[in-house]
Amino acid sequence: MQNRVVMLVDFDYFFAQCEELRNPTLKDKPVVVGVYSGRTEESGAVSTSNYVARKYGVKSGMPLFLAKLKLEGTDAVFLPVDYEYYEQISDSIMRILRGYASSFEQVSVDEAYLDVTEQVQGSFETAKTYAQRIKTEAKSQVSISFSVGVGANKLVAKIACDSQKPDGLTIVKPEEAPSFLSPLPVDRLLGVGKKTSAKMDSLGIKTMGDLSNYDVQKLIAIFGKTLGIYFHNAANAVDNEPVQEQGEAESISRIGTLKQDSLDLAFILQKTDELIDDISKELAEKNLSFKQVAIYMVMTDLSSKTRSITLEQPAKDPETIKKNVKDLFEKFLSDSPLEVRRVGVKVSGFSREEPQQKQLTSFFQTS
Ligand code: DGT
Ligand code: CA
Ligand code: CA
Repeated sequence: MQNRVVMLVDFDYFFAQCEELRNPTLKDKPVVVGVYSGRTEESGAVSTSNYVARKYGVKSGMPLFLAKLKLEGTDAVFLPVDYEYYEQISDSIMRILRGYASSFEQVSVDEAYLDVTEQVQGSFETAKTYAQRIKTEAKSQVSISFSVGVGANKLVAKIACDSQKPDGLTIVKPEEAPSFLSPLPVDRLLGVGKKTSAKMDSLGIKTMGDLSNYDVQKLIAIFGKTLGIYFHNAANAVDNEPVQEQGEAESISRIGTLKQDSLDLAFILQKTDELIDDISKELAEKNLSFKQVAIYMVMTDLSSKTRSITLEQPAKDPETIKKNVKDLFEKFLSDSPLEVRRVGVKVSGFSREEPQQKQLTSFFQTS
């Protein structure tokens, strides 16, 4: 069987780079993005920082007061986490990256695996040019830099990527993998935290090389079958996990509270229209059609109710949601003894096919 070529893309100093993107004057300054716990103005932790701030010793997870101390006397900028904004940027890069792979697996807001075996015909030479192309093309579209690791599996790709940041490109060919991993400390492996690495240390296992030479039966006796085998394989650069698209969301929904309790259809629809616009944006981003529309009500006595309808054809437009939500509410309100306090809208039954109508139009246009 031909070997696989797997890439891991990891966006550089992601939250802080997003902040630089919307405010380029930040670029030369230390930038710290923090999660503020809210107790005092100072309390909280560093989520991430740009590389200028890292030069002063700022690290993710560090208390903010400590980061302030380290950056004293500089023109450092401290900003609160704006997750929604980062997610939007992440989505737009992910959409571009997806197009370069046969299978694509987003693992976090700033990381994704790409199986590019077919695209590069299994060649790591070609993979290098291909990765460079992805880097420049994606960067020209979204202006976010990222690091790439390439290996014959996810494990090697990930560790390769971590070894050179920011803007890195690290290729580890299958035959180079054992010597690449061997000198690295065991805690570079996913699943080896403080406790496990201390345990390994007590066994004389410090590096991946030590781990790969350690008797697998002993590893199983100490860590259990699943972990023991995983550690043994990982240290030997063996990983058969496929690159797999994460399951689609089953539904998209939004809920909101009415300005006042009400039984008035028009008033309620004003609120649901806002929710539907939001839902439609997400549907469009994900290119999904839906077949079910549901409404959700919390009544003045805090009891909740739902009503739903299944469409004959999948649809993807906001008008279809609005029309069905209106019908559902009309029916529901006509015999509701209680006023409504909160309302929600949910669409589900997703597919990616183009709705019928569009195919017809394109048929007519080409003929
Ligand atoms: P990198 O990849 O080393 O250039 O830098 P980042 O900041 O992209 O680091 P990464 O990939 O580990 O994490 C991605 C994002 O996740 C990062 O921008 C902020 C968030 N994050 C990472 N570590 C922490 C943490 O310890 N606490 C909190 N609150 N957020 C974190
Ligand atoms: Ca990152
Ligand atoms: Ca990451």
